[in-house]
Amino acid sequence: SLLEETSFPLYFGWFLLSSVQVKVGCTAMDFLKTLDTLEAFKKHIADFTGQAEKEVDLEEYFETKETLHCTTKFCNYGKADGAKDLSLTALFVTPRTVGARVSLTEEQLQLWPADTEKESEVGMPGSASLPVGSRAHITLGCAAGVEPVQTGLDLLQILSLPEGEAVEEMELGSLRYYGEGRWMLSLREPICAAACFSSFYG
Ligand code: ACK
Repeated sequence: SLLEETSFPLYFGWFLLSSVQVKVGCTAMDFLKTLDTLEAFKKHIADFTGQAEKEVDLEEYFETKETLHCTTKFCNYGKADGAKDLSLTALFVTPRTVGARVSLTEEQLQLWPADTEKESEVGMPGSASLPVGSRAHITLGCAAGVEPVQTGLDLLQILSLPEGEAVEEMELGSLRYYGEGRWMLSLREPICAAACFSSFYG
C-alpha cells in the first residue's frame, strides 16, 4: 500500500559523506586504471571481453548507479542514529561489479540483520556458513545491465572460495585472482570512511 511504501524506506544503510564519496571513488578508479594494464590481468582478459587479446578500459566498463553506501537492510519500500566510520578493507572486481569490502565492528554488527548472508544461500551454497556481516560492501560500479544487488553476492562468492593466488603486490596491497574474472585487492591500510547510518526512500 501507499502507506507502507512511504513509512518504510527502500533500504537502510551507511551513506558515505560526500567528501569521502569522491575519495573512495578516486581510489577505486586508480585501482581499475592500474589493474587493466597489468600483464597478469591481460592474461585473463577473456573473463571480461569474452575474447583473448581484446582490450578493456575498466574505467568505462563500470558505471556508478547510486550514492555510495553500504546497505544493511533492504526493505523494498522503519531510524537509527549516529555517524560512524566504516572500515573499507578490500576492493574487488568481477566482470559484473566493482565494490569495496566493509569490515564491520562488533558495535556496527548490532545494526546488521542476522539473515543477510543466509538469503543468498539459494544461489550460492556455502555462503550461509560465512560469518555474519560478510556481505557488507559498497557498490562502486556495475557493468551494463547489472543491478547493484549483484555486488554483495559477488563478494560472498569470492569469500567462499579458497584464497586466490597472490598475483601482484600493488601500492595499496596485495592483489589476488580467484578465477572467472574475480579479483580482490586486500588493502594494506584500510580506508576509513566517515558515514551516517540512515535510510533511503528512492
Ligand atoms: O549496492 P547494494 O548493496 O545493492 O545497494 C543497493 C540498494 O539495495 C538499492 O538498490 C541493494 N539491494 C537491492 N535488492 C536487494 C536484495 N534483494 N537484497 C539485498 N540488497 C538488495 C542494492
